[in-house]
Amino acid sequence: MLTRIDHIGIACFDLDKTIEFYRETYGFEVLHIEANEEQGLREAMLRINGTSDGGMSCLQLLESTREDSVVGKWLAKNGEGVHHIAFGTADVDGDADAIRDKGIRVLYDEPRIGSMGSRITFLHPKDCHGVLTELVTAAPSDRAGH
Ligand code: CMX
Ligand code: CO
Repeated sequence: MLTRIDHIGIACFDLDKTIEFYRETYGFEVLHIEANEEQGLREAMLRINGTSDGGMSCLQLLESTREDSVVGKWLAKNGEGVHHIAFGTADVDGDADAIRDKGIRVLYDEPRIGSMGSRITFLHPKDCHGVLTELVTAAPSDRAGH
């Protein structure tokens, strides 16, 4: 069951400058920065809601590290902006299967590794009224305690 908004993904040209904007403007704190080679991106998670029960809400800032990456191609076409929304669930596998059974395209056969060891999958935006939708299950020991 999808229970919350885990994060909003925002594509940007310059990760460091964009982090600085969110820090300066709103005071959002950087929780984590990492590169994801498979996705061809560098990303920062900014914590908005600081609960420590695994129910945190974040902004995920995404910078492309390869022109042909998903985010690189999206930025070339659209410029900076909101790229996807991610719903949190305790069971990404079960939810992805249930949603697939409704005829909605799930992009990965099995969830992949996302930021901070989470497991993620995506629903095709054309099957979700134009919204690229991510499902995410946080790593067990992860968000609690940070
Ligand atoms: N939101 C809404 N619509 C989108 C979109 C987005 N982020 N990305 C593409 N689309 C739309 C395009 O506008 C296009 O529509 P039209 O045909 O009407 O023009 C259509 O989908 C196809 O777009 P495309 O530019 O040809 O892009 P691709 O088909 O190559 O890729 C998708 C689209 C969804 C398969 C790809 O974005 C994908 O695999 N996403 C999942 C992985 C991902 O997003 N990784 C980065 C984030 C990682 C993370 O969150 O950790
Ligand atoms: Co995301």
